[in-house]
Amino acid sequence: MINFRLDGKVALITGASYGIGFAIAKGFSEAGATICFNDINQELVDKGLKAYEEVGIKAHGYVCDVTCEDAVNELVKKIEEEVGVIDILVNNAGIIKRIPMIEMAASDFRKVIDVDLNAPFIVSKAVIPSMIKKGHGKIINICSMMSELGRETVSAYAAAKGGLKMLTRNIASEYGEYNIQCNGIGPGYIETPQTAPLRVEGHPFNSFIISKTPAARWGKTDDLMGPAIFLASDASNFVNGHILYVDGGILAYIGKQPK
Ligand code: NAP
Ligand code: GCO
Repeated sequence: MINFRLDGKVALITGASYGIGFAIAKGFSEAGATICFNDINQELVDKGLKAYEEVGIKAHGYVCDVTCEDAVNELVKKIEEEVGVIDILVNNAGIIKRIPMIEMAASDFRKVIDVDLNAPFIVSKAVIPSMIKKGHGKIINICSMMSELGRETVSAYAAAKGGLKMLTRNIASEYGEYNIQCNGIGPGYIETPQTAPLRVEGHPFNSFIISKTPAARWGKTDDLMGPAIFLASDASNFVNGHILYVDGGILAYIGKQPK
C-alpha cells in the first residue's frame, strides 16, 4: 500500500505563521504529522499559534531568525527536547526585494541571499545529523519560478532561488545514502502577502500572470498541500534532488497570444 501518511512524524516548517508555510503545515497535520514552526518574532509566532488553533492544530511555535546559526541550532535542540527529532524540514521562510538591479544596494542583495539561500543551508545542516542517526529524513526547499526564470527587479531573489535549486540537488547527492531525500517545490504565482503588491486592482502584472498561466488563475496556498505531503511521505522515498513545480503550467507555456 502506497503510504502518503505522516503519522508519528515531527515536521519543522520555517516562517510558517501564515502564507505557503502555514498551508503546508495544515496539510502535514491532516496527514498525521506533529507541527513545529518558527517565525521571526513573538508577535508572528503568537499569530501563527492562534491561526493553527483555529483550524484545530496544536502546533509548537518558536521565535527564531533562520539566518542566525546559533539561534537555529538552539531551535533544533529545543524541538528535539520538547517534541522529538525532526523527521521533515520545510525551508519555507523567505523574503523578496523588488528593486532594479543597478539601483539595489549590495546590502539588500545580501539580505535576500541570507534569508532565501544561506538560511536553508544553516537549517538543513542543523537537522541532518539527527536524521542520519534516525535512519531517515525529508528536506523540502521552497524554490520558485525564479529558480528557472528571471524577470526585472528580482535579481537577488532569482540568484537565491537558483542557488536553492542547486543546494537541493547537492543535499540529495551528499546524503541520499542515509535515506534522506531532499527535494524542492517550485510554486508558481500564489496568492499570499508576498505577492499582494502584484495583485492590486488594475496592476498590469495581474493580467500578465494570468496570460502566462495555462490554469489562467493565481495559485492558492492550498494548491501546495498535496505536493508537499507527497514529498514528505514514504511515497516519495525514491524521489531525490527533484524540483516539483506547482505552477499551473507556467514553465510549460509560451503565454497566451494577445487578442
Ligand atoms: P510570505 O507571505 O512573505 O511569508 C514568508 C514568511 O517567512 C513570513 O512569515 C516571514 O516573516 C518569514 N520570514 C522571513 N524572514 C525570516 C527569517 N529571517 N527568519 C524566520 N522567518 C522569516 O511568503 P510566502 O508567499 O508565503 O512564501 C513562502 C515561501 O515561498 C518563500 O520562500 C517564497 O520565496 C516562496 N515562494 C512564494 C511564491 C508566491 O507566489 N507567494 C511563489 C514561489 C515561491 P515576516 O512576516 O516577518 O517577513
Ligand atoms: C515576483 C514574485 C515571484 C513569486 C514566486 C514565483 O515578484 O516575481 O514575487 O517571485 O514570489 O517566486 O514563483
